[in-house]
Amino acid sequence: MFRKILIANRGEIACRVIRTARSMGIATVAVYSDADAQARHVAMADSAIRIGPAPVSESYLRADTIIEAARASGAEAVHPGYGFLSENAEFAEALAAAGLVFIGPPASAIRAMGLKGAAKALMESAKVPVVPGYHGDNQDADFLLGQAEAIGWPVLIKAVAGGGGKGMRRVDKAADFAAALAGAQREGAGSFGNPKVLLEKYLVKPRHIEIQVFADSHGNAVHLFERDCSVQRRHQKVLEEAPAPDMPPAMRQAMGKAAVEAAKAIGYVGAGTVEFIADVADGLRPDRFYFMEMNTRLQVEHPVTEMITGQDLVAWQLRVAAGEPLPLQQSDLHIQGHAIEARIYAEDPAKGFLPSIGKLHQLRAPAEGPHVRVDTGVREGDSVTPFYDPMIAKLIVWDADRAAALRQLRRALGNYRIAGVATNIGFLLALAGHEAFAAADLDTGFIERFRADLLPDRKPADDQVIALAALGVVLQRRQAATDTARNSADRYSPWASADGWRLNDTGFDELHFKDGEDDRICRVDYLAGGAIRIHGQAGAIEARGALTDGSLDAVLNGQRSHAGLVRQGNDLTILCPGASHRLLLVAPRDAGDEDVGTGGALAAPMPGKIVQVLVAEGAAVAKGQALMVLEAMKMEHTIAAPAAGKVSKLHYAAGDQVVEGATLLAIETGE
Ligand code: MV4
Repeated sequence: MFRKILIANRGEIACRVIRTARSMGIATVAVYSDADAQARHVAMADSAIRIGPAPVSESYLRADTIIEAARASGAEAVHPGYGFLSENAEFAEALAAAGLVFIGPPASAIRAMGLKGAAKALMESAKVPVVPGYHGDNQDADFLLGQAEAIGWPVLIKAVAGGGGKGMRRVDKAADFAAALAGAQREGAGSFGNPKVLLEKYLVKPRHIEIQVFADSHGNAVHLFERDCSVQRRHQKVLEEAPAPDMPPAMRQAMGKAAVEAAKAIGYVGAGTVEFIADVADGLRPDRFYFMEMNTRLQVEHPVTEMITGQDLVAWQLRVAAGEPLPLQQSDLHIQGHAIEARIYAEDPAKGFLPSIGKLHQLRAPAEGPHVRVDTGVREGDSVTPFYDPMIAKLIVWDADRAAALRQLRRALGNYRIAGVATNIGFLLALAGHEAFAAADLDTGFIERFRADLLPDRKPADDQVIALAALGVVLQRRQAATDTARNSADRYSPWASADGWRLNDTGFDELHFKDGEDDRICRVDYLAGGAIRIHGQAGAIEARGALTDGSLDAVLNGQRSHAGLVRQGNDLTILCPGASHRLLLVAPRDAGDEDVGTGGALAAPMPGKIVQVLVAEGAAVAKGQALMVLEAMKMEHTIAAPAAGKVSKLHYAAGDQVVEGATLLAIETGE
């Protein structure tokens, strides 16, 4: 076995590989870009080497720099993770030339699967089922039209070098064929430098089912069953599960056998995934699956396979790369229970799933155990940057059957608490709670079909949420007042009280929140024993509780309630199970906050990057004067002074990324 390996990747997969290597007594070397110097994978590894600036083209894609780092570190092998250089045949060859082992398949196997048409021809001769169609060399438009007529409409035109749905055109009738062909060829040439296309019968109701395969360098090959990844959004997987719901055993056996044949046909070694498309117009049937492509790497969703087989696929990769035989034979492998993976992303479903850049001010994951696994590359306080994939974590759940696993998924998603960036957790909860998903009515059109159910309108904060926010603000003020009193001579001074106190009387206050466009102004009464009464839209709520480390334990009208509470300036995030609310506290009477004062705080109207700061702290400014320039959605927005006054605080500098609603600066208007 290797003594030391280098991991040529970042994020959760680098952490994942390091975990197994460590358990096997193998030393690990991380690589990092300037944006990742403090990243979790760097902290986890035994040592780490800088490979360049933040952009991937100058760091994680630099084969030469990474090979040099591997040589300098004394590593014997390189694990590429997924993405980046993982399916780069030249990288695999360059490593071998440098005397290093590539923990992946032979370069020849990567190349064999690189072009769709050639891979399809290869699979056909290996007796692996392929979608009926034409994948020959003749690219003459009239000839192809004739082929399309023979296949029967609808037909799908695919660029042979395409991927991720690019260079694909569905054609329903002969009259549309020529224009669609030209479009697919243009896209193939433009995006992949190859105008060649193939034709396929268009499957109207497809499911994406893939088989995990493993081969060693001694001629052994096995499969580790299937994963169903039909729930996708624009060719990005959202939920993945194993085994595939309702898969007949005969179909599982046929697909597994076909996948192993595919691997053997190209002399495969290591972990691979053979992707099939299953035509489910008449349900899952053993004769209705077709080879799509083979991914010659470990995949993002490999944990669901690990959960149902009890195997560690990274350990298998390391053993195979070191020349050992496969740890198990086919007859030793069995499916136990059901696993589902949800990809948790920093993205905003309400804004077309735009990546949400910013700092993870709060990041609390559900507790891990036999039923819950979390693979992540970030910690609380880390940032989601625009340089890399905005995935926060993979949440993987397991239970004895699919219904139980789905309950685990809903519970675990509900226990996530993330503040600082928008996330897709609400969307994932809607998916996990959807009756069609529970009924496994799956195909690749699932998300589009149930779009209206999955992307509900933003829910306004109800009285409970406003009560939690008000309680949080009051508890924070008390904490600040206690801290002030502790540092002052007269610790019992009534002036240190944060409540709107009156002697021999309970005080009251008014809190003004902005919930999107809505103003929520509520009276707060201070009651005996630290409780408060909040006057909401539907009535009064009596609240008390404690705030510790961003966690609010509250009792609202006698009912216990838990929420996360994150405050950045006047920007409040209340994280309730399954839903999060952003509220802006408007001009509060708030002794604890230096950025409020008698003036106002200016919030970022949308997430973006500060490109210019036009004033200094302490500067006197006129009403309407430009203060900062924010670049967002490819446009520049000028932040102007709402009134004349003094800049009392600058919270950001040029180059900083800001989240929507972030307090950019504070102005004292000096009333
Ligand atoms: C298809 C298809 C229907 N019929 N091929 C999309 C990406 C590429 N890997 C294969 N894709 C498809 N090929 C035929 N003959 C429908 C898709 C497809 C799809 C496949 C898998 C997962 C999600 C998908 C979403 C849209 C279309």
